[in-house]
Amino acid sequence: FSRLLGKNVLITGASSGIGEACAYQFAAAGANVILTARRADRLGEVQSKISANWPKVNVHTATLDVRSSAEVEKVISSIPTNLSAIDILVNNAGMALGVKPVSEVSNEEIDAMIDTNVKGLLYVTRAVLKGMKERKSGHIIMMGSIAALTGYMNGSIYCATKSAVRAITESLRAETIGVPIKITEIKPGMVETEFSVIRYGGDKSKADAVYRGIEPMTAEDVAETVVFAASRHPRCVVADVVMLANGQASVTLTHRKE
Ligand code: 8X3
Repeated sequence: FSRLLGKNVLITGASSGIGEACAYQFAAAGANVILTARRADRLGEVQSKISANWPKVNVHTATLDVRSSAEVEKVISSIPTNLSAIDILVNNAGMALGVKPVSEVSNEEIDAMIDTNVKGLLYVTRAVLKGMKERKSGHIIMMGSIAALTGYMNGSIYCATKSAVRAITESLRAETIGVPIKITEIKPGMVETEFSVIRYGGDKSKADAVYRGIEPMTAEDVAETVVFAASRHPRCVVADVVMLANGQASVTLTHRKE
């Protein structure tokens, strides 16, 4: 993917899961990576791994909770000048918290998901878009979910946030056609990362049950698609991708080997 050589790629939520896998794959393709996440220690480990494996790649890390618009503005404006012209933004930071019916969902869960997955994504997008518009180029890749395609039991808030990502993606695509900035949305289904452990509040056995009898996708599988989308010819936009585990037809229809 020589088209990625020397490009500046900003990835949010880069300390684990899909974001971390994207960081390695972009670095392997020769792109410079700007990585943000809440956990400084984990981010440092990702940075060390990249420096050890791909020493020519520039890596800049910053601790960031995308829920704070002030923090987002500060982090984006503090990117070193050699990396500050962001070519590709991977809006990856996000999570599900709790698996509950609407009647029982807590304020904390509502706020965490909406503030991170929707508001945080908007703050980062807004901060990066300004420069992309000035430079008249850029590519924004949204980590959506098949949860945008249908609501499901005990998933109301998460589904709402991913539906919002889908809506933001479509509006943004319309707003940026003349620039032209590329907009991609990737909607994975079942991927095994820390996602389910966090969703179930650390309950590993409940998280494991999500993947019972089926081989889920890996973070690397999704990162491969992100990198593929990011490395197409300038005339070509991979606009919308649904990814499913083999054995999964939708959020609610899964074939499990007993
Ligand atoms: C996660 C996929 O099916 O748990 O984005 O909503 S699902």
